Amino acid sequence: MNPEQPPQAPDDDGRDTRGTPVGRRVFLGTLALGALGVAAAPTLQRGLESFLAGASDKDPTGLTGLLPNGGGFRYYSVTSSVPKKNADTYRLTVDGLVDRPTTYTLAALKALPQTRMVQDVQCVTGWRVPDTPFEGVRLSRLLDAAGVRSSAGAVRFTCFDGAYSESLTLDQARRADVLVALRMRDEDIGHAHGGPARLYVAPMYFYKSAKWLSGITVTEDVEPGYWEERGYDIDAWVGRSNGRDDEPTS
Ligand SMILES: Nc1nc2c(c(=O)[nH]1)N[C@H]1C(S)=C(S)[C@@H](COP(=O)(O)O)O[C@H]1N2
Ligand SMILES: [Mo]
Repeated sequence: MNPEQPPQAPDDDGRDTRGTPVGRRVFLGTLALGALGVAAAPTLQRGLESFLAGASDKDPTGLTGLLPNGGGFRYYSVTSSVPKKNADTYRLTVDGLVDRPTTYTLAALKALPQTRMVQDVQCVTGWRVPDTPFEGVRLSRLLDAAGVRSSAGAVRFTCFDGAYSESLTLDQARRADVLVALRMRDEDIGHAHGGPARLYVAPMYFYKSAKWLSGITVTEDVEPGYWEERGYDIDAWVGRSNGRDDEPTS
């Protein structure tokens, strides 16, 4: 594990503190990590990680965010464990209101043209990771290949953690900055960050970027995703949603 602290952090009301001193919550987190680093063996740390991951479905802004994950990322999962998938076992299905339902292997996804983008990652709870490369297949390409029917208006995403879901309108899903990402920070996406494939919705808060992506279903209407059923905005534009409308977007 990399004990590096996130460059950006939420303060106590969860607002971005770019350019201001580190907030109290992060200070406490640093103390907790320091103690952890000295006292805990790797196995204990892993146990704590799954415990904290379990706690996250009660408090998305909570303890999970204290774990060091390298490069400023926090590790989030709403489930306490997630099965591992590799190049042999991973499948991504595209179905619903399409003419040609399709199942992709990882190799099939890798064989398609890849798009690389570098933007800031922004979690709605306040932490931000600047200039993060993501690379993968444009979602629009998979939708076009499947042949979206005229009755369709939205896309729903499901995950092999068995719990998380997300959704976009069809217009949002067709944006050029929405990817089925296979690489993050110029490495294959590891299990902790939703590998082998996760959704990447660049212009929206990071909860839209569903990890462990296994299903893309074209639907008539948007169905609220996991966090959206728990009060977060469905249209999660960074700086223009979730009560941040008053903040500068730059
Ligand atoms: N399947 C799944 N995807 C998910 C989540 C999750 O708990 N499960 N958390 C979301 C949230 S709130 C954030 S901030 C990012 C965190 O991604 P990371 O763990 O790679 O930092 O994943 C998003 N996608
Ligand atoms: Mo998040």
